[in-house]
Amino acid sequence: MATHEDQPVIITYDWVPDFPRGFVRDLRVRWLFEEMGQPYRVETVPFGPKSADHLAQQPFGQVPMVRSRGRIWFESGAILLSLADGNPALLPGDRRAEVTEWLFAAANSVEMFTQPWIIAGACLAAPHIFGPAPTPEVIDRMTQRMKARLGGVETVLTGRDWLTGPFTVADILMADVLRVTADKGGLEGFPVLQAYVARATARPAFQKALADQMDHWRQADTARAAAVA
Ligand SMILES: N[C@@H](CCC(=O)N[C@@H](CS)C(=O)NCC(=O)O)C(=O)O
Repeated sequence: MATHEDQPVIITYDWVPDFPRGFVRDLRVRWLFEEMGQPYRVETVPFGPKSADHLAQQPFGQVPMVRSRGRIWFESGAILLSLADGNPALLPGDRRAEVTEWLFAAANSVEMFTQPWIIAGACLAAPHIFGPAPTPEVIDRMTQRMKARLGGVETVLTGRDWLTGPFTVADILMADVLRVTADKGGLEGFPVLQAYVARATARPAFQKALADQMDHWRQADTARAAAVA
């Protein structure tokens, strides 16, 4: 009989400041497990300083990690692909190649351009935290490159709800990448992508995952407050 101990474990930070809450990438895995109806547990690693144990398990000292099937997984795209394996809805056997392509596209062709643009915006808004911002010319180039990638996805999604037909694990990753971009105003001029993000984030599984992540940070605040009291 499956026990609590058999459940997969999402490993995320023990606390983060306000600004990334709701966007920490453990949300992708929470969303996957909610879509699968898979119960899971959550454990934490220190937000800072990064522990030696954490760095031994995730070479970049990042989250999420997942303990499942006798090993620790890192890289959210790899986690989604591996843990959706065997789920006929999220990773349909006859669409495995396309779903894999779109998982890599989300991480390697889209997020690779959206993330630096988001960081540049953070540097502009708060250089005392994120460091000096790139010049306006560099930001303009970054914006143009990002828009070229977004345009490619906009074209593919025109006239369809999801990337490969039915909703799959690739949509979890792509929608999460686009969701944070939308939050920073990066999807202006891309109505199809805006509608896609709205459709994906209206799913009950996403809503549950988001609520649970936010609850995790609230509990972290409470634990911190108790520790200094
Ligand atoms: N490519 C990694 C990126 C993970 C990542 O950027 N995680 C963030 C939290 S959302 C993090 O740990 N940032 C802290 C750091 O990079 O030191 C993945 O998709 O898992």
